Amino acid sequence: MNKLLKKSLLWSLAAITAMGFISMGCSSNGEFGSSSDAAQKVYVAPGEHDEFYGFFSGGYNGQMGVYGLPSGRHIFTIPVFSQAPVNGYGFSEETKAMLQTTDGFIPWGDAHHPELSQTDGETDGRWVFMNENNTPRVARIGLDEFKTQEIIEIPNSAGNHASSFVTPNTEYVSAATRFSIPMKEGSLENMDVSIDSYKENFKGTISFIKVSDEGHMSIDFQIMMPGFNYDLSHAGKGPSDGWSFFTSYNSEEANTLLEINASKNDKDYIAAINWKKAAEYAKQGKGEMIPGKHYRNYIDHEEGGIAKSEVIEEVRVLDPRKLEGIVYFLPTPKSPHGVDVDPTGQYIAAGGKLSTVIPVHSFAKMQDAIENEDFAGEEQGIPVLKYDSILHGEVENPGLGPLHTEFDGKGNAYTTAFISSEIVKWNIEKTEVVDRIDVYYSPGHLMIPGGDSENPDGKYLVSLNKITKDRYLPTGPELFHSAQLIDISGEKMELLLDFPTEGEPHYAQGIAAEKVKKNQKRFYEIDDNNHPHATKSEKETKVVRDGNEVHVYMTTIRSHFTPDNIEGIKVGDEVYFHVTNLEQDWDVPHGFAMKGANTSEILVMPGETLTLKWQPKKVGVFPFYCTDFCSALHQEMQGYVRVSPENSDTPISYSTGQ
Ligand code: RUQ
Ligand code: CUA
Repeated sequence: MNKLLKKSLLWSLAAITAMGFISMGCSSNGEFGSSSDAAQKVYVAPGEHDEFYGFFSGGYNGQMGVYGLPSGRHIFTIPVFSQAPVNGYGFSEETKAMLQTTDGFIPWGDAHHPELSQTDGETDGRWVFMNENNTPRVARIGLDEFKTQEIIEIPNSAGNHASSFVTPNTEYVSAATRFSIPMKEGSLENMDVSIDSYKENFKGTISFIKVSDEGHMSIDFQIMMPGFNYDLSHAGKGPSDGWSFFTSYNSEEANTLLEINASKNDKDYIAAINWKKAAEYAKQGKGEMIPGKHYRNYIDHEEGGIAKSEVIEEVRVLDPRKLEGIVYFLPTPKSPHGVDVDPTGQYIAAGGKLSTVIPVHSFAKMQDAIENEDFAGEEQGIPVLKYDSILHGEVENPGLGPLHTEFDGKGNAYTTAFISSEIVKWNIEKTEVVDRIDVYYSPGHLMIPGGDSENPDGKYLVSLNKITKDRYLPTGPELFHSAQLIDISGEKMELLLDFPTEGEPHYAQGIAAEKVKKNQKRFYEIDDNNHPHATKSEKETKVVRDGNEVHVYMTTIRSHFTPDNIEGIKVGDEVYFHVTNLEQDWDVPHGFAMKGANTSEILVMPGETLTLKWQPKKVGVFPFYCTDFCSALHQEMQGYVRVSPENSDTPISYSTGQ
C-alpha cells in the first residue's frame, strides 16, 4: 500500500472509535534499507540451524506452529487442542482422552497465547503452555518431545482468553474468563436468567493453576470478579514478583452491541492481583470449596504414554470483598487489550485500543497508593486506585489502536498499533517515542525472544499481522496470516523478512535454540516401552479374539509388518491394531492405515506403540499399508486382512512370510 493511501486511510480511521473495519487497496512492498543486507541477515545456509525457536499459536486451528528464526522456516506443527490426521493425535486410542472435557469430546480448539516456562524470570526450555479460548483449557507441551503432555479444563469460566501467562518460576499459570456469565451465589452455577439482567447477575473469575516440578497442573484457587470482560495478562517480576495484572474492558457491563456500549467509559481497569497473598489465603483454607467439575488429561508415561483423564469436582474460590488486599483496580484508558510488564518489573504498560496514549503505571507508586489508601473509590467492593497517583507516564503519539508491547532489555519497549499498521519503539524511562516502522498490515501481538521475561534477547522482533492482502501470491479469498521479522539490534528498526503462518497466531514466544536443542528425545527406548499392548519382538506378535473385540499385536520394521496376513475377522468386530515400531533410530517412523477405517492413520515413532481402531462393515479382503516413506521398499510395506460374514466360523490366523 502506498504511503499516501495509508496516510489518508489513517485520518479517516482516526475519526471512528471502533476498530476492525479496515479496507485497503494495496500496491507496493515495504521498503528495505537494502534488500541484499536484509537477505544476508535472515539467510541460514543449508544444513545450518536457526538461532531461535519460535512457538506461534495456531489460533483457530488449535495447534502450535514451530518456526526457526531468523529464517522464518516452518519446522513443525504441534497438535494441541485439535485432532491431527498427520500423526493421529486425538484419533489414536492413546491420545483421544487428551480432548475430553465436561462438554464431551471436543476435537477442536481456538488457541491464543503460548508462554514458555520460566526459572528465575528467564525462559528455561522445559515447557510451553497455551490457552484455549472457546472451551476454557490450558495445555502444557513438553519441549523434550514436542508433544502435548497435559490439558486442564477451567471450570466457572466462559472463554479463556487472559491466559496462559506464567509467574517467574512457573509457580502458576493464570487464566481469566473473557466473557462474564450469570453465576449463582455459592455454587457459581450458570443460571437461566434474562440476558438483560447482566448487571445484577453476571460475574467473572480469574484462575491460578499450580504447576508442580514435574509439570502437573491443578487449579489452586479462583478469584470472583465483577462481570467485566477480562482480556490479557502478564505476571509481575523482580520487585513486582508476586503480582499479576489483568486488563479488563466492558466495565460498562453491557450485554449487547459492545462495539458501542462497552466503549463509553473513558477508563476501564487493570486488575492487579496479589497472587502470593491469595495463595497464602488458599493455603490457610480461606474462601470456599465450590462445585467446579473439570477434566485434567495427561499422558501417563508410567503406562505406555497413554492419555488418562481425571475428573475433579470442586475448586477453591476466593472472594476479594471478604479477603483484603488481593485485588486492586488500576484505572486505564480506554478498553485496554494487552498488559505488559517491563524486564525490570517496575513498569506496567497497557495497550488501550481506543486510547490516544500508552499509559505506563509504576509498580512502586501503586504500592505507595495501596499503603496510603489513596483510593478514587471502589468498584463492586474492590478498591480503585487514583490514576494520577500510580502513573509513571503516558507515551504520546504512539500510533492508532495500540495493542501489545514487548521489550528489548535495553530500556526500550515496542508497541503494535493495529489501526495505523506500525510498530512504535519508545523509551521506558522517558515514555517517549524514539522510532517507528510500518508493518503490513495491522499487527496484533508482537514477539521478541524472551521479550516478556526478565532477560530478553533484543535482536529480532516478529510482528504478527492480522491482514495479509497483497504480501504473497494470492490464494483466493482466504489468505494465510503474515509475520514480519524486524532487526532491532540497532537504533533504527529494520524490516528483514515476510513469512506466512498458519491459522491466526495471536501471540508467540521465542527462545535461544541451545536451551531446547540439548534436551531432545530422538526415539523411545524399546526396552522402556511399558504400553500394556506393546509387542517387543516379532516372535511375540499375535491376534487375540475376545468376544467381538479383536486385538492385533503388530510390529513394524523396515520394511514389513508382522503379521501381514490376518484372517478370522468378522463383520461387526471391533479391531484394535496395536502397532509397535521396533526401530531404534532417529527419524524412522512407520505409519499404519487400514482401508475403510473412518479415522486417520497413525504415525508411530521408533520404540512407541499406538493403536488404531477399525470396525469392518463389509466382507472381503482389505489391504493396510505404511503411510510414511520409510525405505526404498516402503511401497512393499503392506498387508491384508480377510473379513468374513458375521456368522462365519473362519478361525483367527495370522502370519508373515508364509
Ligand atoms: S489477543 S491479537 Cu488473544 Cu491480542 Cu489476539
Ligand atoms: Cu514403513 Cu513405509
